[in-house]
Amino acid sequence: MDFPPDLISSLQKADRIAVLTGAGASQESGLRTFRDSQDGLWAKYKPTDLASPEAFARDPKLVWDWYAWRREAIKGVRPNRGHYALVEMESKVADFTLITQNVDGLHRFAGSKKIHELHGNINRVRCSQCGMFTEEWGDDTESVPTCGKCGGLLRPDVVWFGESLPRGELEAAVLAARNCQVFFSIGTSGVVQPAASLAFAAHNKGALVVEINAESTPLTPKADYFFQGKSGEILPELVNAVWRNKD
Ligand code: BV8
Ligand code: ZN
Repeated sequence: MDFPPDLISSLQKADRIAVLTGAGASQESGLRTFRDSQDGLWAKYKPTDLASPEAFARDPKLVWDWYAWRREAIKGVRPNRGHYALVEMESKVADFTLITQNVDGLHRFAGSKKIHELHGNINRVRCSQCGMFTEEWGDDTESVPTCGKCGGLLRPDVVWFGESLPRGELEAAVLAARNCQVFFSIGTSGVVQPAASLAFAAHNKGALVVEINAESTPLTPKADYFFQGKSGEILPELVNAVWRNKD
């Protein structure tokens, strides 16, 4: 793939880069994206109907089982070439910040260091009452496990629709978006707020916006560069073109 020379030179000169990833960045690892239709047991549910406090209050077992199923699915997948390309980019850029909407933990698994998980992490479990985190919750599949401290129902440590994002993570992400020279938006449909506003914040502060996505999104008209395709293919080629032959 050929990249515009002015993009290559801007990236070589940049020392402050921020990257936002969405479910598309994990798609080539074999994880379905948030808007993909679900299959099998979960085909009749829309993720946005299950990822909410109301759904958990209405049927905690259904929601707990959906996350247990997703945790199992994640156990079987590995980071893809796009995740590793971002690890390499981080090693070449003085001030690099990775902001992800994904809850699958694949960026950390690949070796990324400075990560802000805006929507939490599915592998972390906390008590819905007292907030205590727990690593162990037994394997009773008949009922939702309860907290050893207060008896409250356990829940995944992810941000549901209608819940606010972890303040520290969001503040750090906004700061990175406002201060970067280049902002990448990778594998996200740009629908979910407030994550989707970060690219516009970067653009409004004069950053170069580079979008890599399988389809155009509400951001595309504002992006300085839009590469349509798979992040697992485009990112390694871009990192190669910009940094591989430059130390
Ligand atoms: C908040 C964790 C307020 C859970 C997630 C009306 C009513 C209620 C709320 C709202 C409303 N209108 C707006 C809102 C706000 C709401 C929102 O944005 N709703 C949307 C649906 C309109 N946001 C919230 O509720 C947020 N909280 O606003 O709080 C508040 C304020 C103060 C006080 C109290 C409350 C919380 C949002 C977080 C929700 N949790 N995840 C879980 O995972 O189970 S969001 C979920 O969607 C995932 O994290 C996912 O990452 C995220 C976004 O989706 P994408 O990542 O973009 O994935 P998607 O499938 O959409 O797109 C993938 C893209 O990749 C596609 O474009 C595809 O073409 C592309 N692609 C595919 N393969 C590849 C590829 N690209 C490249 N390469 C490939 N190989
Ligand atoms: Zn508790």
